[in-house]
Amino acid sequence: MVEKTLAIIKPDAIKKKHVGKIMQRIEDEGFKISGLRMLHLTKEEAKGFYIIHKEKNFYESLTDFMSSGEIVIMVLEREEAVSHWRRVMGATDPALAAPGTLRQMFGFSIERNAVHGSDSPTTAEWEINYFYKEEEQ
Ligand code: FUP
Repeated sequence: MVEKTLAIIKPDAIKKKHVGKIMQRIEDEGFKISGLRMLHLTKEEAKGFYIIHKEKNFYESLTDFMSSGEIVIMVLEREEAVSHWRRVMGATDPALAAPGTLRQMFGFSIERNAVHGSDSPTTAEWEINYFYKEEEQ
């Protein structure tokens, strides 16, 4: 089934100029980029996006990092978009990510791991709605 997922290129990957390579990979993997925007989250916006992690010990640091610079957000469309994008990203911790995955190639640490992807179709809908008004989708 064709579905959508939300992908983010995080501030570390933007600073290191990996945007072009990551977007090329997205197209090579057969995704249609159906939404694309660069933005700089406020701390409050980053906290809202990661609200599911509000009790975690990394919440403050993660939301500081995610509001530390510009990010690129994308809506990606493809068969099984959610699971496919997560396979392309690799494990959360770049040290454990499989060779050839984006986090293994471009990630620096479990926090500065270059890219984000929704973890389920339900989360994808919530995350897309977080950034896009209904009429923009
Ligand atoms: P993922 O779905 O792979 O992005 O991973 P999680 O939902 O477990 O974590 C969300 C984000 O929190 C990760 F991208 C990075 C950050 N994180 C940390 O900073 N420290 C941790 O120990 C775990 C996750």
